[in-house]
Amino acid sequence: MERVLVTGGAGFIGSNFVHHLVRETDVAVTVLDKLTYASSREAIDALPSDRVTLVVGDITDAATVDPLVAGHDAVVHFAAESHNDNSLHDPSPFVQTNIVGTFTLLEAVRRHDTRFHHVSTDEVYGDLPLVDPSLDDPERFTESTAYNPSSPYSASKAASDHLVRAWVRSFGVQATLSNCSNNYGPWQHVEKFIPRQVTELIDGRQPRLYGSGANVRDWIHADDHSAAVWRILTAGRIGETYLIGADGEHDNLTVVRMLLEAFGRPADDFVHVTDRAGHDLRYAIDSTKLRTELGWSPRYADFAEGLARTVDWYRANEAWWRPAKAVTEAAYAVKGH
Ligand code: NAD
Ligand code: TDX
Repeated sequence: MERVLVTGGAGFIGSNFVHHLVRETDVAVTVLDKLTYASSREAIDALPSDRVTLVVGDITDAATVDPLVAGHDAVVHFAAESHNDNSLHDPSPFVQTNIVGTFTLLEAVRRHDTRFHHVSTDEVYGDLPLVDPSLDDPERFTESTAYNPSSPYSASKAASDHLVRAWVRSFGVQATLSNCSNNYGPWQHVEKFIPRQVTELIDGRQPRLYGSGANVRDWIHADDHSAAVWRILTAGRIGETYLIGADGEHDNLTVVRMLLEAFGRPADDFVHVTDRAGHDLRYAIDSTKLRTELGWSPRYADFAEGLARTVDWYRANEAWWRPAKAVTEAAYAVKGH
């Protein structure tokens, strides 16, 4: 594999993956990214130009996609509309990018017989019931969990997964899929939970908790997600799905309290805001298949340490997130969040 096309490579996780490729491999990378509000060109700007080329374009545009796919050995597909709250406000770009965009890429890889890896989310499985955290073996998602998405975002990702599986079975497309849990780390947009609360605290404001804060997410550092995707691309079995997770389950209130402590603020110094419609209760990943079959394991096994490094990163990179902050909070205020 010499040339890899990364869609959405200017986004939070896609840019992390591009850094991973530059650091850990010899491949030449082309990023195809529309540079939406969620992108960060700065995240890949400093990478060597003989290793990384940025093409600004839309994955729903076959005239852009087809010749690019023809010139690469593999496509790793991160590009998406990624925020649940936005999908509840206006689902249209989610259907276009996540479904039509994936379809457009699949038709191109089918035509050119190109290896394809589809990056997806654990949200396609819907949610799990809240459980007592002291339970020994609570239910978790596995590769055979039934699809049951809740939001327009997760439904659009589920649809894209189904397209990939059908193109494998019906047309022999050489594809793998991965479904990962909630990522955190540098370069995540301030609309998302952890960066939003960290930047609120930097601004001396209060974290904003949806509902009671009992909802559980299974956190993984974006570096660990990137390493897993590369492992699946190079060693995974065609047609297979691999779940990616780092055993990082925490309820949202606990994460807010960890952040309050990091800023030396009282444990109850937060506000409850309007809950998300259809808010999924709990996500939890069983990543046994990825660990045993492909030998992957997370480097950031300690969430508290990864979170502390992420807080430091946002403190040091205010110039990057500041322009998006006011507009994001203004949009949240309209929705009552
Ligand atoms: P992000 O919103 O930070 O980045 C998405 C990128 O895709 C942006 O750079 C954007 O400009 C680009 N993009 C959007 N529409 C496009 C289009 N039509 N054509 C070309 N580029 C387009 O998203 P993220 O959080 O980095 O997520 C990346 C992928 O990982 C998504 O597929 C998402 O579903 C999946 N995922 C995310 C998480 C998470 O916790 N963030 C967890 C599991 C899976
Ligand atoms: O201000 C907030 N307060 C709050 O309590 C925000 C923005 C969120 N929340 C809650 C909602 C969720 O329970 O925090 C949790 C995490 O919220 P998000 O960061 O919006 O993530 P989530 O909806 O869980 O989805 C994320 O993980 C799976 C990504 O955005 C998706 O792209 C990915 O597929």
